[in-house]
Amino acid sequence: MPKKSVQKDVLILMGSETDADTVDFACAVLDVLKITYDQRITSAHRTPWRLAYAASRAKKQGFKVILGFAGGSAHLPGMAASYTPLPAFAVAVLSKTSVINDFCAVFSSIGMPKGAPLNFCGYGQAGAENAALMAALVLALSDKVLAARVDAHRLKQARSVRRKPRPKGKRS
Ligand code: RP5
Repeated sequence: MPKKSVQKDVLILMGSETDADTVDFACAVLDVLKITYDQRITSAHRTPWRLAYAASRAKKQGFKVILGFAGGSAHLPGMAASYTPLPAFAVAVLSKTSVINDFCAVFSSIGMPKGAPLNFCGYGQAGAENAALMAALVLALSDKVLAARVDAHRLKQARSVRRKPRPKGKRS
């Protein structure tokens, strides 16, 4: 008998395995908040059919939010948003080698034409972590236990902010 797959809340789509280090920052936040997710490599230009298949079936499979990660002239998040009725969030993956690529990645996600909303969460580590938090906020609207975990996470974050800087040489 085929094994029934466990339903997960967040579908993470990335354009390449080289995006995985950035995606990991989002996963770390999702793990802390005990949010379930699945990750797939669905390149918009090398495997567009895979992207179309994953994004268009996501809702039926029980996902509630899509996070799209890509670098370069990143079509993945916008295409994912176009294929799904789910809320979709974009993160631009920085290339480490080309500033032009990084600008392309950012601008390709912030200028979505009207009709298929795409929420741009930023780039790199901060973008990835904020995308995970954004997913948490969406899910928390219908999950009081998760909402309490998100509040606790924010409180912990607030408490970690020092009131004054440490002396020079002792700062991290
Ligand atoms: C995009 O092109 C990916 O999202 C990645 O950020 C970028 C480079 O991909 P690789 O050439 O490293 O596979 O599709």
